[in-house]
Amino acid sequence: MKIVRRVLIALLFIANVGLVIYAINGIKEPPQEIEAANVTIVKAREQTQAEEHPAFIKEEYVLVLPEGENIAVGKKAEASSFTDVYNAPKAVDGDSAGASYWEGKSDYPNLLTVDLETPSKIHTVRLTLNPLPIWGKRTQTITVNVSSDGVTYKELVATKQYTFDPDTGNEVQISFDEIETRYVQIVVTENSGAGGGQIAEFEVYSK
Ligand SMILES: [Ca+2]
Repeated sequence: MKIVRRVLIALLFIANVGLVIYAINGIKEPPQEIEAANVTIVKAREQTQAEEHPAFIKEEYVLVLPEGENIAVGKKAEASSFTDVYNAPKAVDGDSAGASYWEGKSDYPNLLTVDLETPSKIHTVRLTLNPLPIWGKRTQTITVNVSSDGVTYKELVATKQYTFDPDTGNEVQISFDEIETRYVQIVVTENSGAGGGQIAEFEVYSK
């Protein structure tokens, strides 16, 4: 019986060793070669310039000026108040850059008036601020008035809050049905970016 038991133990030992060797061989089995017929080569798209995901690309702002010409440039401008050197003529000197802007005192309403010298047919008022990003996004609440004699004004465009954003040129265009007038006035009653109204250029367009 002893012999039979030893033989059985020996057989079991051999079987176990065989299983272990089989397992090791299975683990160490080298990867099979992939046949060329089963391989699809995908060529990378050629990239010739820096690319960004469309979601992160800022849309380029394209300025479209109103029809006709700005007839306010170089005309006489007056303001109900101004701070430091930022007087009314700076709003009609044709320059939106640098420090060429009008700024009212914080004594709202701030009135800025341009005299077109002769009765003129107009259709759009364009208001600008310095377009540089340092002139951050702000709102200004503005009413547009007109007058034929510079004394009595009537409301042309009702009071509205406008957004000046350097991403969109820091400009606002206020269009209306064509009207003949000599004096054009804006009344500013709020500016989120300063104590008083600010306008780099007060433009009045005529076809
Ligand atoms: Ca100016």
